[in-house]
Amino acid sequence: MRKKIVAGNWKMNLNLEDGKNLVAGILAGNPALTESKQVVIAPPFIHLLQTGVQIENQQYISLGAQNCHFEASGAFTGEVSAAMLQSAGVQYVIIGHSERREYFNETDSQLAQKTDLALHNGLKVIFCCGEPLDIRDADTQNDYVAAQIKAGLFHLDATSLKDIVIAYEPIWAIGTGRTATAAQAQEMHAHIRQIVAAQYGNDVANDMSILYGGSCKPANAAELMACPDVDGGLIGGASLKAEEFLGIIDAMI
Ligand code: 3PY
Repeated sequence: MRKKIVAGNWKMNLNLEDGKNLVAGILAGNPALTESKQVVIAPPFIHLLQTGVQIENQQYISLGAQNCHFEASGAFTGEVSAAMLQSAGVQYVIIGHSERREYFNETDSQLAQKTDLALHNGLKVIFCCGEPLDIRDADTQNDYVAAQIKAGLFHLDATSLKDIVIAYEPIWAIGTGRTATAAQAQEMHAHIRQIVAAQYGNDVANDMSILYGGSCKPANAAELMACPDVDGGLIGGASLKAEEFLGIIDAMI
């Protein structure tokens, strides 16, 4: 069954106290969640245990991490492994966010390795893809995104795909205040679903949640989420304020 998901990606924001207050504010809003309408909160690593305690009785709110390393363990100072995340109660990990690809030079093969380790450790993956502005301007975004998905995911078998969520985040809409129109989002999401269907069949593709990310806020969330192939959002800035995050959850039909 395809789920709707609103995932908050806090990025490198909020100290522990602020994070605690934010989660308390989200819980106080008592969002109407169900098996098919869920929330993921992805704070920085150092918040994970605290946030995990705060949401431990919430059936439909999961804990997410923003990254994991591509090796299982070893001499990688400052890094965090998929197994460590799993042992800390994490259920989802975001892999391949454009900020990781761009600022940390993460390659397609590293992202494929991270995905394998995450799945091997029982984590679900929010796999990010999306094109930069020059690719959009050249109208080659469909091929660009298809290549990212093939390189990151197509070594997996069909059963593993049930633990994959894809997040489409056009880079030109991240932190810029520019948002893809609902029509642009729908077109790309349908394209992504079709790529997955061509490789794994319609059932796998129809069950997959495909989230939109990139300056999604309460004011534009309802229109985006009303698109048939948009199954929720990966939310940056607007996940840092309880009322905005709750507004986006409300907009998710
Ligand atoms: C954004 O909304 O800006 C994001 O990058 C979410 O991951």
